[in-house]
Amino acid sequence: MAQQRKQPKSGERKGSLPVVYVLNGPNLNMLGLREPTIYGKETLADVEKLCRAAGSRLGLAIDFRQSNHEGELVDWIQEARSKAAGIVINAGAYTHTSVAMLDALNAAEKPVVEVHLSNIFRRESFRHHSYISLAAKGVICGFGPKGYVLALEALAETI
Ligand code: CA2
Repeated sequence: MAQQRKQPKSGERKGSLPVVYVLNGPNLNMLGLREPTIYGKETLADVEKLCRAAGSRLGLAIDFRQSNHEGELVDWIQEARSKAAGIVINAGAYTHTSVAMLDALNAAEKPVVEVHLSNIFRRESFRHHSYISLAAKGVICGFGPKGYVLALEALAETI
């Protein structure tokens, strides 16, 4: 039997393209400005540019956001339930603490890919546990900004 391709609902599309929310958590606005040895020299604006280029190539509309506030991130994840076809998320330090974000991601019922710039498993042990992973289809870490592109490629195949 021919495989049926799932079409995103209209609220999950911008024009004719499926929308992917790319959400960034606390302190990621500091990228490229501090700690280049851990996080590299590229800024969050550079990461956004990479995501937009990948989105154009993959046929995805990218909605790229950053917040330092857990509640705002939870609001955006809730919004993604009706407006996005998938979520790429680097929750920053909330990765290791936020049950609220995990609950929101589970409730969103969308494919989620978790991204980290650094290899969290080569760092302090408190970074080895992620609440976000419990809601994620997959996790990419340690490849710097390229991890966002890999996440979008993985999502494009799922959506
Ligand atoms: O590796 C990642 O992407 C992290 O999500 C980054 C978070 C960290 O808490 C996670 O354990 C791993 C921290 C983001 C802070 O980024 C900064 C960038 C430049 C200067 C200061 C902070």
